[in-house]
Order: sequence, then structure tokens, then C-alpha cells
Amino acid sequence: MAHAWKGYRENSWGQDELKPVSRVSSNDFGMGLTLLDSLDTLWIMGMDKDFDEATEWVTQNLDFSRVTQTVSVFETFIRVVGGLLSAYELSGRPIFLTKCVEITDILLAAFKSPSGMPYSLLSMSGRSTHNHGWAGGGCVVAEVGTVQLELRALSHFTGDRKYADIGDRAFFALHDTPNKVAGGLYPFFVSNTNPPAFVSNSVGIGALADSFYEYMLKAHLQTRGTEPRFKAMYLESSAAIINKLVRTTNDGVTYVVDYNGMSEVTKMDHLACFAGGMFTMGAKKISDLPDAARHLSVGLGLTQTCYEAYKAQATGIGPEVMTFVTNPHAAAAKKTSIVPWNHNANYILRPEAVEALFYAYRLTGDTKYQDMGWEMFQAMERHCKVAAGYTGLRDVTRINAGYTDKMESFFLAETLKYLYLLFAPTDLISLDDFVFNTEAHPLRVFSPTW
Ligand code: DMJ
Repeated sequence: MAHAWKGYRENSWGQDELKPVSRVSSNDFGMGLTLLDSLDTLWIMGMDKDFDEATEWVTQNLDFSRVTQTVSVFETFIRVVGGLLSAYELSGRPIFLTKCVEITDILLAAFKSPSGMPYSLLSMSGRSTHNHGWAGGGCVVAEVGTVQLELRALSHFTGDRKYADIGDRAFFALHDTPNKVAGGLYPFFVSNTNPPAFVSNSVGIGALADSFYEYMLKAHLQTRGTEPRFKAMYLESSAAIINKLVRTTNDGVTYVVDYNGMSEVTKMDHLACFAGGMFTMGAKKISDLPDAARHLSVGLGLTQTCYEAYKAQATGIGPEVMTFVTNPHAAAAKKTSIVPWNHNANYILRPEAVEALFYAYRLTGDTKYQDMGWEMFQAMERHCKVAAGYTGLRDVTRINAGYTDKMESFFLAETLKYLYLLFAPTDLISLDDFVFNTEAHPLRVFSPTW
């Protein structure tokens, strides 16, 4: 973290993200994205001077009224709102709550739609909204269902329940949209009409849907299990995922597939590794979960698979999308190989595999997950570290195959934080007291008074 932060501080201070090879910055958000996404990591790691310096930048320079970009509402929620909430939660400094309210009140314009589901994109200057053309004109399920932890925490901090209500309305509108697959699987795109309708048939738990399932469980845990609606959704959807999308090979490799509306697609996104953590946590935290042993074996099985996906590549780092090839010859050992799917062999510093290890270690106490994390971290040190920070890789199956030249803000917010916490005392951000938003920003659990 010290190395990544130094690179950002020296080359991109106050900008969104650093390109650590060319040492220039990108500014898709115009809000000092890496700085805001990193605040709580600095705090947790005891980098106090850096935290103070970043706080000063927020106080003096963070001015949302000057931002002119058109931003992703979802990304701004999970990184900017989430980052500010955690910084406030951990440090108690009021400036973070003030800024959090400012940006959230701007983002709420995106929820002014017939269904109450947020549009994907918001112009920060004109406040106009629209959806991605590639989503059939509709909203993306993951984007609709991944703002609720943040909005509910903000209601808790401000005492104003409008935030929670707006997020919950969108979440349950999604739940009430007819024609889910197998009862609990949500097609990727949904029209922003009243009533809403799904505008695709494809389902999966990687890109486009992932964190919606994660938030069913985490919203339940955030308010100490006081709201049965979230739990009911998680029970329905987690069972549907296990019954319809989870596969285990003869040699014991557990993975998830997508379904494209007509047939199964044997591909698993790196993003879907988050489900290792989700199933493990559901099994351990929901005391009356039906078939909890199966949920635990799926959670730990997916965690193991994501580790194996790293180990199987020449760089020791897992690909963006993987597939599973089992040797069909009876004479040969029926060993499953994990290889990139359809040339998606890049790695963009994503956290989900180490995130799953963090949950597995914290919830089982088995130190083998620390060993796995150490191996993966060493591979990142060998292949992703450059003079000004860390970069993604173009092809994890070959050594020296080139850099993406991007240090994603989630590398500092998530990947490094989960790695650090994997080796820290378990009472540092205890899973009894905190839930992590999907960008790894910890939020304290609470009993709602609104
Ligand atoms: C992060 O922004 C979050 O983890 C999100 O849920 C998914 N994509 C990236 C990391 O891969």
C-alpha cells in the first residue's frame, strides 16, 4: 500500500486514477477517485500521516459542483459514497459525512424514474440521466441492487430515512419484477418503466449481476438481521444459484456457469469469485439457513477454485474469465484444467479471489487460506509491481506479456485491504461488527431507529 500510495501521491494527486507505467492520470469521474477509495485503507493500515493529508485534500479541494463528467451512478456509490462513509465511520471526522451527503443528494437525481430504479449514468453538470445503450435501454441488475448498504448507512448517520427508502424501493421493485429464472435468478437487464420488465434472458453471478446477490445477504447482516425481506431474497436466490448454476467436476473442482437464455455457458468471471465469500458468510452467519453445509461447501469450493485459477497460470495470477476443461480420456487422470475463457487472459488487479480467502480465513480460522493469499500476493509483487505503483497484466498465461498500464482504484480499496486483513488480528474490522460494501469499505452494523 505504501508503494501504491506513493506512486499515486507523486504522479496523480487529486486525480482519479494513475497509469503507473506512463505516469499520467485518467479522470473519468473528476473526483479524486483513488484518494476517496483509499481513505479507509490508509486508516486501517495505520498510515496516519497519509490519511491526514488526504483528509486535507477532501476539505480543501473536493468540490462536486465543479465536476462536469457523466458518471456511473453505481460506481460513484460504491467507491465515492462508500469510501466517504467508511472514512467517517472509522475516523469520526465530520467533513466526510458532509461530503457524503453532498454527493448522495446529487446522485439521487438518478432515481427519478418511473420504476424508482436508478438510471446508470448521470451528467454531473446538467443532472440529465440515461442508461447504457448496450443494456437494451434498461438498467443493469447489479447497478440497481448495489447502493442499498450505502444509502441505509447514510440514513443511520443523518437520521433521515429518505436515503434508505429510495434504495429499498429500487431493490424491492427488482424483486417484484415478474419472470425471474428458477424463482431467484435475475436476468441482467430490466426496463426502467412502471411496471418494470426484464429485457434479457441471460443470468449469471459474474458481471452485471454479482453484487446484487451480495447485497441481499449484507443488507440482512447490516441491520443485525432485523429485516426479513432481505433474508428471504437471499434464501431464494442463493438456493437458485446452487441448484441451477453451480457445477462440480469429477475431480472436485467447484465453479459457476452462466446461462444465456437458451443454453449453459461454461465460463466463470473473476468477478464471480466474490461468491466464495458470500456463500461462506451466509452459511456461517444465518443461523437457520436451510442446507447450510452445502452452502459452506460451495463457498469454500469456489474459494479453492479461484486460488487454483491463479496457481494454474504461468504468472501465478488468475485470468479475467476462466473456463474448465476436463481431460476426456479414460486412461488419463480426469484432471480439470483452469484456463482463460475465449482469450480473456488479462488481470486488472481485481480483488475477488483474495476477498474470498479473507472470508474463508476469518470464518473458518484455517491458516491455509493465509498461505494461499501470500502466494497470490507474491505473484502480484513479481509481475504487477512497477516503479510508480502496480499495473494490470495483458496476459496472465505468459511472463512479460505486457501491462494494461492502469492502477484501478479498487486495487487500493479492496485487493490490498483484503490481503492486509487476511494477516491482521481478527478483531481488526471484525465480521461481527462490520459489513463490507462491495468495494471493501467497512460499515458498522446497527439497529435501525428509522
Ligand atoms: C469493484 O469496483 C467492486 O468489487 C465491484 O463489486 C466489482 N468490480 C470491482 C472489482 O473487480
